Amino acid sequence: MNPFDLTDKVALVTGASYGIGYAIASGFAKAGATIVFNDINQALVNKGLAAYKADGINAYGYVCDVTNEKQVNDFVAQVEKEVGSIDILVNNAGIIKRIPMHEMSAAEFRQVIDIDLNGPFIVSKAVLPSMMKKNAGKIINICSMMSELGRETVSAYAAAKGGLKMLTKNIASEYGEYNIQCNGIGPGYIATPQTAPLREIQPDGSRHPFDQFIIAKTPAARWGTPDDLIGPAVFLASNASDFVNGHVLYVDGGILAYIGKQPK
Ligand code: NAP
Ligand code: GCO
Repeated sequence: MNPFDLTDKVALVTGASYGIGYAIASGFAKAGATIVFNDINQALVNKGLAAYKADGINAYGYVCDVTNEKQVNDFVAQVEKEVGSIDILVNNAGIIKRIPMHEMSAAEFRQVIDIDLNGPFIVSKAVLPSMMKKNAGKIINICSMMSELGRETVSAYAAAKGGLKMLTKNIASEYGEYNIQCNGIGPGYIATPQTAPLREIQPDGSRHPFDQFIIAKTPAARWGTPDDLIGPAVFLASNASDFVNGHVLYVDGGILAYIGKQPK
C-alpha cells in the first residue's frame, strides 16, 4: 500500500484559484484526490477552473467567502451533496496588509484576523461533524514564518498566523480521539502574487532590498516556489501522517534555523 495515496479522498483547499493553494490542490489531484476549491468571486473561480482543466484536473469550484459562516455552511452542505463528504481540508485562503502598526486602523487589523484566523475556524467547524462521523479526517492550516517571528508592518498578519498555529494545536488536541489529525504548514518566503511587492526589480535594475534580505536569511539562498509545498502537503493529507498531530511543518529552506549570511 502507498501511504501517500489520496485516491477516493475529497480535498477542499480554500482560496485555491492560484498561488500556494492551487499548487497544493494540483499535487493532491496527482495523488488521486478529488479537488474542491473556493474563492472570493466567480471570476477567480472561473480562472481557477480553467487552470485546473488545462492541467488535466477536473476540479469543483465554488464562490465562498471564508469569513461568512452562512456561506461556508451552505458551501460545505452543497459539496457534500454534489461531490461527497470532505476528507481533507486545507485552510489556505489568506491576505496580508503591510502597514506600520501605529498607522493601521482597527478595521484593517480586524480584516486580516477575520480572513486569516476566523476563516480557518469557520471552515474547520463546518467540516468537523462529517469527519467525526467517519472517524477520520485531515485538517491542514497554512501558517507562516510569522507564526514564529515578527517583523515591521505585519502586526495583524503575525497575530493571525500565531493564532492559527495555536488553533492548529487545539483542533489536534480536541479531535485527535476521532482519528482527525490537524497540522500546519509554515511556508517560508514563496514567490506568489502575495509576495510580488517584496520582489519588485528596483528602478536602477537592482533586486528589491527585501528580496536580497531574504536570500541572505535563507540557507537555500532562494525564494520558495508553490511546488515546494506539494510534498509536505501530500504527506500531511495522507495516511503517512496518521500519527502526526498538532505539528507545524516549516517548509522554509532553513530560514528558522539560520542567523543569516554575513554581509560582504
Ligand atoms: P495569494 O496569492 O494572495 O492567494 C490567496 C488566495 O486566497 C487568493 O485566491 C485570494 O483571493 C483568496 N482569498 C482571500 N480572501 C479570501 C476570502 N475571504 N475567502 C476566500 N478566499 C479568499 O496568497 P498565497 O501567497 O498563495 O498564500 C496562500 C496562503 O499561504 C495564505 O494563507 C498566506 O498567508 C500563506 N503564506 C504565504 C506565503 C508566501 O510567501 N506567499 C508564505 C507563508 C504563508 P483574492 O485573489 O481575491 O485575494
Ligand atoms: C511578509 C511576507 C510574509 C510571507 C510569509 C512568510 O510581508 O513578510 O508576505 O509574511 O507571506 O507569511 O512565511
